[in-house]
Amino acid sequence: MTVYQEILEAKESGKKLLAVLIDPEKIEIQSIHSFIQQVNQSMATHIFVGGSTDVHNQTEQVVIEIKKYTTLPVLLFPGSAQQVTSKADGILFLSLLSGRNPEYLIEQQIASALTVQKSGLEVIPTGYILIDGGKQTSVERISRTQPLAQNNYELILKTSLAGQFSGKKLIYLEAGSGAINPVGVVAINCVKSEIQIPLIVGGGIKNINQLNNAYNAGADMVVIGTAFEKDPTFFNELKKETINENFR
Ligand code: 1GP
Repeated sequence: MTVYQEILEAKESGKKLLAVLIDPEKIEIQSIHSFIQQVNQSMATHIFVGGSTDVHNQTEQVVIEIKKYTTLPVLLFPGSAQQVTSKADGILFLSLLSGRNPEYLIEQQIASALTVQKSGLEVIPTGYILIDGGKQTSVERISRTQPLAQNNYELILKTSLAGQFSGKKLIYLEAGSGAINPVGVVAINCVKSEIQIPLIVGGGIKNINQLNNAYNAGADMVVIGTAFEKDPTFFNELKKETINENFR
């Protein structure tokens, strides 16, 4: 079964998914082993690897190290065409649909296309929608695009539907890494009630209540990065058995 088929199945059965985001610029190779041990003991179902930049070109090395210690699917979540490696299981082939910068709508995608083709990676077309998280995040800075306002539900919904109608297989509502405010429950619910494809929500989720809120509002998968980087004991609150008892 492909990674995408598993995500679809989880959506259909109501099983909630959690992706741990590892930013290659923020993790030391030597600490990956112990970090992944904690991931393995948690309710995490996926590992995403990526960041807005990877100036030291560490993505491949980080993916190789992660794969030594886990059987969870590792998906690239690339900030640019440089962050593609065949060592992962798949790639979220992102288009920044909330912005109007052609660089992140199609140019980076063209720049990466042959590498992706040769890589054998499972490609998952993903509509990526940046929503105001209360501060300027690196996605906004690097992409030079404006996020959508949290309460502009109509625009968030129209953008999500346009993504689905253009063939995206996932919609990702992103408040930006380290956001002050995660994507709000009303926005999540508006999108969830109208789209048919799985919905990912990430950015600024720091505790179990916010995680629960995102799931209850309709997120099929939640992505958490910064909260684990800052405090790996957060994994202890998210043990394997908690996922489907609390989050159905
Ligand atoms: C960022 O959605 C992810 O792209 C995760 O955000 O680092 O704030 O958890 P955080």
